[in-house]
Amino acid sequence: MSALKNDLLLRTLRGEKIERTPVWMMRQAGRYLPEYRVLREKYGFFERCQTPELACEITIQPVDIIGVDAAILFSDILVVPQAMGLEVQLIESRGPVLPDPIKTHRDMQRVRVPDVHETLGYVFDAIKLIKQELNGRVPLIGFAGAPWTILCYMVQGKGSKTFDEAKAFCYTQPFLAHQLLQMITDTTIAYLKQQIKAGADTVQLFDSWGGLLSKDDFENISLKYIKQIVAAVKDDAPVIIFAKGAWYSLKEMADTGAAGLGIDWCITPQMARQFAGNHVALQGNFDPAKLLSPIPEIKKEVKQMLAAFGNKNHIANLGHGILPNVPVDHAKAFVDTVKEFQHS
Ligand code: 1CP
Repeated sequence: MSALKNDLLLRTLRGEKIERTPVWMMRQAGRYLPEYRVLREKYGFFERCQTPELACEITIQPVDIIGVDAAILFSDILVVPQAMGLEVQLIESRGPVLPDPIKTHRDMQRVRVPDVHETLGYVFDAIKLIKQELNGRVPLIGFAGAPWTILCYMVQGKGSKTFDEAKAFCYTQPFLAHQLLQMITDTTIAYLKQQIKAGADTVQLFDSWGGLLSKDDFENISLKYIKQIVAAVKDDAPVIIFAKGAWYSLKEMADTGAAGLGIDWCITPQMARQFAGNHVALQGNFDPAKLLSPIPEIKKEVKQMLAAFGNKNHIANLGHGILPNVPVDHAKAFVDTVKEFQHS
């Protein structure tokens, strides 16, 4: 494996001072790219995930087209519940659907902690191929959903604004909920360790629905398990935690030993730094909808964001995934502005 030619992201995660801020975008491999839509017409979602050549091509598209400083594996957080024994469908207009969600003790009997080689081997094959094709151009980010966010889908059975059924499951059947969270945690640890073994340079935990919980609930239902994952994985590769909306626990997240913390646009860089302390990289936090503004406006706001974070311990990113209706030249303007910016 060749050495990395661009290791800005990894050096930032180690706390080193670098020449310029690294940049990538959450959900950068996806629907806003015409090159992705061509493959989407031809192959089903999980076919794209499970075919290493397709996953590889989609992963590398934003590196070639947008010029980001890192690639993120093309896959989905819902391959984990699938590997644990649940059926997951991706319905193009509706998003993910799990037709037989977990509601009772009986349903739990369908859930297992799988052998990740048997169930998710295609992901490790894709990572090996991507590393070969990237040939050291940029680092590769592996990922998984945080246990709470995975539980949300396993229990609710579909996307939701509130995940009220998932919450009710935790509040009314806490014993079952914690049993399920622990099974997801054990699977995720084995999964991420193998992603790193296959070549992932760093891994991100997506807790997209962390911020739906109160601080106490976040720490008991989500962070408790994130902590176990970070402890098990961080000596193999740096870990980034992105718990959207859970700004109130940034300090506790920094205390896990994570190398980076994702933040959304609802907290200022200054406040996030105050909460998180100085020993962790912050990642974010451009409002994804602002990529729909005129390009000069995007450039202005990106510069403001970079100045606010300062020239150390920052990874430029969006505060959540890129929207499918963002014009490609707007995404490129975001990335180019970061790459051209000189800190005064
Ligand atoms: O074919 C398509 O375009 C379907 C859309 C799509 C895509 C492109 C889905 C369905 N998943 C993906 C890929 C994906 N998902 C990646 C690829 C790498 C990248 O470019 O970043 C990643 C990292 C994810 C992670 C993911 N999936 C999250 C966490 C991040 C986030 O955005 O909050 C979540 C919550 C999911 C579930 C999911 N999968 C797909 C959709 C539409 C959703 C969200 C459903 C909902 O609204 O609840």
